Amino acid sequence: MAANGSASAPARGEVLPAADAIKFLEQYPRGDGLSLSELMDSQAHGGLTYNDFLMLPGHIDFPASEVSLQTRVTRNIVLNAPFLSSPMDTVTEDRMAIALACHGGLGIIHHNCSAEEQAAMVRKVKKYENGFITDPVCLGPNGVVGDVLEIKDRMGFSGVPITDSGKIGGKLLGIVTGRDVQFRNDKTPLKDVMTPLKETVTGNADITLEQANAILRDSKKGKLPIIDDSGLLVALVARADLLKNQTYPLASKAPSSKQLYCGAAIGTRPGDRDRLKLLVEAGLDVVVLDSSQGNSVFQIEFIRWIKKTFPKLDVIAGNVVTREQAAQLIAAGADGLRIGMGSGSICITQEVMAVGRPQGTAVNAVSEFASRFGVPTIADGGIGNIGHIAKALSLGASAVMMGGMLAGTTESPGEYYYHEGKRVKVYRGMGSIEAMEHTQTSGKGGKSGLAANNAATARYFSEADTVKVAQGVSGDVQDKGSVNKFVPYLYTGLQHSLQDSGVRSVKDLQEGCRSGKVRFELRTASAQLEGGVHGLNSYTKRLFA
Ligand code: CPR
Repeated sequence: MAANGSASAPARGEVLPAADAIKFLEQYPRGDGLSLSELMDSQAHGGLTYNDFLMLPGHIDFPASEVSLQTRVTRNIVLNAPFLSSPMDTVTEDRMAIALACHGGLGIIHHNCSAEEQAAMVRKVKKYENGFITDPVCLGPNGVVGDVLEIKDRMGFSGVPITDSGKIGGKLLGIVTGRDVQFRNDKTPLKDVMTPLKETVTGNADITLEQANAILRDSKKGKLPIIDDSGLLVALVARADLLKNQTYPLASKAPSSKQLYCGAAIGTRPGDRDRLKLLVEAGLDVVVLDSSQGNSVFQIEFIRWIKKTFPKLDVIAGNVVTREQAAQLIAAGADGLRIGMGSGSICITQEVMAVGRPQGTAVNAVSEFASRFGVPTIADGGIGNIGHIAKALSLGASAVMMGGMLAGTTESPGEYYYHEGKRVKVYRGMGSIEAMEHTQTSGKGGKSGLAANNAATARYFSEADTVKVAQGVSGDVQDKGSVNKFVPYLYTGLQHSLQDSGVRSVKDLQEGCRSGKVRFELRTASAQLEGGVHGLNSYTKRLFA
């Protein structure tokens, strides 16, 4: 009998022995709450958002640390953590993509920059090796002692490789350390004070991190330049990083190359074909077709073109919120779907366009449909806490995409500044006037702010528009510290959430939801109030330690 079967229990009267409690439920099964389909199909309510329902607790007979969060995000890509970062110019550039992939997720690099800049970022992610600094600060032989002192002031170190071009990729000529510049006149050229190449300890390009660390330990040097067979500088290893070098057991890596997975977003205009070629050359694993309404002939044709031109490249299509939209993109060849219209924290699409769908209902409808064709889905927008992630997965999404949650971290683009006494970074919608105009105000905006490009516009406006109607806002979010702490907090919190629901993995959660074993409850407005902190005079909310 189904978990919510209707065999009626005998009339109440006699008090039964306590030992019979479990047997009683087996005999007269009537699951508390609602199955997923009952929750979603009810006509009594409109579309649901994450806050409108809760999961009921299950039975725990395993530790939270054993819960597996492994998930398939496209037909061919499996991640150890169901976290993607939004392709937004205040969320994902190479630094975010590297940090997130190290912790088991996947970064999608934004396209509000030139194709060359975006490809360079993809290349950095693909070439990243933990412990190797692949974009070290370098100087040229004609630099002066004052340059080194300025770097020390600004960045806190004074060991700088000297190359003929003054950049990574140039021929290594030597290295300057703190001692080389001590007691020297600021104007002295570095070629006169540097430790020349023949006295510099270097490592070869095929060196492992362990070997590099051993050389640093034995030579007692502070920095180890890594050079290729032609003597060109390819990376640097720093003694200061020796102790910090973490291992990342969950890192998202392509099984064949062992390189970190990297995604990038593009539009669906003719020029995006050339952009995609550059990205693929840089090693791209998955492309996200960035559109707020994915069900268009442009996207359908684009998917077909990609599948023909780059058959090995996975395509995440979208955005969609209905089965009908999804069907078109699945039929065209999508390997994954991105779900959400109007649910983003910076988004005013529903307000202005009157088009969209409450995210809980959208995720459930599209995921249920797409799963019939083996196409994974990504719940994009509206994730504000760990509970929302758990709920998105329970509704059938394979992973979530986060913008606001990851904005304001050390690894998001842009500088911190103070707003009303709080340390913040800019976070803005890609259809906001600011993103569209590429404005870069004091201390805000990443590298993206430097390049004129209308990628943001492409997502939200058509070329013929003379008036740009904004679909998002620009604001700021508080400093969240490093992804290196924040994402492990999300990961561990999610493990606890699944444990409370009585499931050992994302797969179990979704099977339990399908079979009716995992149960849900709608939340009234007062239930939502009750579920938040209430009745206190004041409190501080520290989320992790
Ligand atoms: P949050 O994670 O901040 O709630 O939402 C991020 C998502 O919002 C992005 O991944 C993208 O799908 C969507 N988004 C970004 N800019 C937007 C504008 Cl201007 N309008 C509507 N949605 C936007």
